[in-house]
Amino acid sequence: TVGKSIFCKAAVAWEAGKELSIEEVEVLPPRAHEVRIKIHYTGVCHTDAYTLSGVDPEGAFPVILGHEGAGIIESVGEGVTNVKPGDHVIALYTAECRKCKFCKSGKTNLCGSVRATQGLGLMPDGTSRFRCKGKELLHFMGCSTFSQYTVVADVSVVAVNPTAGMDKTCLLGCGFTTGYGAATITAKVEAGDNVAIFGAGCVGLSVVQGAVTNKAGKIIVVDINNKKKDWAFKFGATDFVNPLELPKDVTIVDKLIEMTDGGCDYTFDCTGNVKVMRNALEACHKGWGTSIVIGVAAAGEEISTRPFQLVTGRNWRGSAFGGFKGRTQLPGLVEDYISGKIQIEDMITHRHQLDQINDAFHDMHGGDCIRAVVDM
Ligand code: NAD
Ligand code: AHE
Ligand code: ZN
Repeated sequence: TVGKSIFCKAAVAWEAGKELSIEEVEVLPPRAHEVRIKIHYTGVCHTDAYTLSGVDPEGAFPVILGHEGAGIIESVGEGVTNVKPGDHVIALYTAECRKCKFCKSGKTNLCGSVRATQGLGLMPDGTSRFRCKGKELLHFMGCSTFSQYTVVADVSVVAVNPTAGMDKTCLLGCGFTTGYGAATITAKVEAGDNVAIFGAGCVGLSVVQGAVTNKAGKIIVVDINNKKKDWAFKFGATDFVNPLELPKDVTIVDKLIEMTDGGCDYTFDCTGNVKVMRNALEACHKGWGTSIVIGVAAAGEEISTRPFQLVTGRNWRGSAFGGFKGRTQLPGLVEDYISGKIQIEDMITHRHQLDQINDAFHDMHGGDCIRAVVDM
């Protein structure tokens, strides 16, 4: 199949707000500095549902969604040196070229090499590798893992230890890494720090794991779904608060400030709700507390607070892919999984075959799903 199109199944999002449809798609061969991957497993992240719903300003259709995938390299284009056919890989929605201003800054994991075309749903040369029913389909987040075969830029893929199960390593492509890195790399939580995590999905529970790894003091999980209480404690949270169950005259900000003798050292928004983001900032300790925005909010949504909150030393920051540099740091994270330092398997609550991928979206909205993994 080297140099030839592959015909396979993919879940196509023809338009916003509609279920995905399973179609036969044509996947063109990789061009220079591109690779074609046989995707074995993909997770379904809240962000896939967000873009499918139509509220993502970058959302464009028809598209093959999915950005949390693991698979095996089928073929590579000219000039590819970082991976070869047969390598077990994870697709990276945050590329790492090691040459751009961002990569060389030492200050961020964001990479400028392919981000502009990625946001348009195209490969770096401005074209698509997917065809279906005579139409061109767009790529998504540089990954499009809801296809049995996909093409990505060579800077958007990393080879990892092949002994790790791909049904687990796929979650290192987004959910786990995003939360774990937000605590350990972006915030750099220190021993004894009090932290609060708003939203106990895969991302929030992975922040909990990062906080435990760094020996945080209080690890307070805040969620409006009581079913998340046991999940929070399972991964090492010390407290759980449901804001809907507080007395009428006590806000979640009051409660957290009271629990932490003045406010948290770090808070994390893992909900995407801009009102929650404000509470997360205001629950930070005066003088130094830092709130990290991880959640993704719809087009038109804005955050606000009194500037006085910042004047008095609270910091508002954000984190993408947990601050992880994918090609440099994901192989180590896979080793951490193999050695038992991090727990991924426990977060897989639902499994489906590609034909039933829409069920994974229903699971997500059902309230007792942490992650659904799709066997491609
Ligand atoms: P999820 O839907 O599995 O979990 C969200 C959790 O938030 C749920 O447990 C829900 O009950 C809880 N929640 C909702 N409203 C709440 C409120 N008002 N107060 C407290 N808890 C509330 O989602 P996920 O897959 O874990 O993703 C979390 C967020 O992070 C999403 O917005 C997603 O788009 C975003 N995300 C960002 C990045 C990044 O790199 N920045 C990466 C992955 C996901
Ligand atoms: N397209 C949206 C932004 C979406 C967004 O913020 N994406 C996160 C990753 S979510 C993964 O589940 C991210 O890393 N953003 C950095 C980037 O470069 O996209 C919009 O609002 O336009
Ligand atoms: Zn994601």
